Amino acid sequence: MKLFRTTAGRFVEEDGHFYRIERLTWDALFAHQDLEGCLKAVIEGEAPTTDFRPSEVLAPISQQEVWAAGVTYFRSRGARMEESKDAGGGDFYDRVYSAERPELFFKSTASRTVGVGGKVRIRADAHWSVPEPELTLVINPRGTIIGYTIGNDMSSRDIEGENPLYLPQAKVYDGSCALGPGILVTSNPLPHSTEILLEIVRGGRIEFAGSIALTELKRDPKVLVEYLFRDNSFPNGCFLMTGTGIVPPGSFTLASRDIIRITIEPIGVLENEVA
Ligand code: DO4
Ligand code: MG
Repeated sequence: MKLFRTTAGRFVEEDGHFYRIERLTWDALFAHQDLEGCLKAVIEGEAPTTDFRPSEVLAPISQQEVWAAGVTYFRSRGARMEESKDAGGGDFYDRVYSAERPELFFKSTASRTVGVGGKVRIRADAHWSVPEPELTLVINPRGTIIGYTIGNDMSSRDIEGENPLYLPQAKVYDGSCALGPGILVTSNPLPHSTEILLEIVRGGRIEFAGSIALTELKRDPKVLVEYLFRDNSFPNGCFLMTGTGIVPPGSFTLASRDIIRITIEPIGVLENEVA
């Protein structure tokens, strides 16, 4: 089952049929004691609708915060060590990769987040910007993973590499986060064989493409959530990006009008243009 937030309201999709969700707000759906059961009841109790329009899909976020995990793939560890070696920060990334406590950082709010088809941004004061395609956990206020979406953790690598203490500026700015298209609602973990694909299209041609499987994710999603919820409450639930395992070569930086396409097969395709 997939859940969508659109300009025309909320919809659940199963087997290609869409059903309108009338009574519950987006935040109430996140907080529901039994979201899967509630959506099944909608599917069984309502007639399918033709009102759903893909062009009206919004980012699947309302009052939720977006957090992110870092250095959860070996590739990210290596790239970060390289970018920060002149700043003497390389060792931190190596240490956090193998430490028991993960790196978790605040990433975004609804106002800084775009949905499918929205425009992500690169900072005007950054010279080296990349997308980070990340499996994103959807979590209810009780700390249970209720589903999955696709996230793009847009990052300014030159700012982050200059000094690890600049991380919030490299990561949090207007248009720095994309989520969507909808939420795959399931209480089952995704198979380890699940692939994340990234394509960056420039002038109609693929400028960069890469992929990674969840087998390469070093941390158990449930353990990431357990750390996030330690002494920290999320009354409306939250999102947790699980880190990137795809890093374009050091010579690559995003440009205005690039198209970033991220595919995670059971969830869908998140495509955004760079403003
Ligand atoms: O440690 C800096 C950020 C790491 C990150 O965003 C990632 O590994 O995906
Ligand atoms: Mg990231």
